Amino acid sequence: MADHPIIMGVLNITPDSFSDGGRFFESQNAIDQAILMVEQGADIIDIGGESTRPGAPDVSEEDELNRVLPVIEALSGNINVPISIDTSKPVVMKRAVESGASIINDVFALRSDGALEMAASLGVDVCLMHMQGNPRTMQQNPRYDDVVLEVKDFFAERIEACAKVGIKPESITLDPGFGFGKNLAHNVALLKNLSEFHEFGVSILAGLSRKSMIGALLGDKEVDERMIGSVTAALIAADNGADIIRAHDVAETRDALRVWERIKNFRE
Ligand code: 9MG
Repeated sequence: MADHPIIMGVLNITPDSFSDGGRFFESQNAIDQAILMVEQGADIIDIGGESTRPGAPDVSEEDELNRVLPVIEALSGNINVPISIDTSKPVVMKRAVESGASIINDVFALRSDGALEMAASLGVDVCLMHMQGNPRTMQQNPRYDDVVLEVKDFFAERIEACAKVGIKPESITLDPGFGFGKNLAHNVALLKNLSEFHEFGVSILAGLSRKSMIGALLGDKEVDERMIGSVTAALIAADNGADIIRAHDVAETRDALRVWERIKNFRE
């Protein structure tokens, strides 16, 4: 665990994320974007080939591999920060790690068939995210009696499942999964109580960037108007103990965190 929050830069390689000039241009734009994020201060690059937005369509294994592998191969060895693969599919995990990824970021927390065993055999770090339901249906009517407690129970169960296949706590990051089967009140409760998840003694990741909760808090602002709100939420997460901030706007998030850290540690 670093002594200050680090930034995971988001690199989505989905047809709606980059130009539609064909696979080569899609890959080249993604590579350029990753390099820019590293220059702006990203500590990890998180590469995903399947959208996890509410209602997003499923993507085949082949399409996902075709999107992410050329980019991971091009970046591996050419950037000085770790690459994480955002996937729930065991085959994509394997091929991505063979191509240079060293972290698995799984929004299903290794609950897909074979995912737990695959992650254990690859021996890489894992990020386990909480989600109620699945991306197709998760926002229809999320319900909890006590969201913080239920997310904690989920984390305890996943850490135990990991232990059974030999994945040690020091390889695990936990993520409450803002916006994944949660309404605004659930998201706010998780953000305000983020520090409680440190009881597991592992790193905590917060992914708030551009999420609909930010739009809702700003009176229904569109995705491209959520940058300042996202940076503000990132600072609240940092203040509440987040170790890793997952962000699209790396330069802005870096500056905000730097000011927050310098004021917090300021000595005359
Ligand atoms: C892939 N992805 C989209 N949102 C995310 C979030 O909040 N956390 C993690 N770990 N992954 C996410």
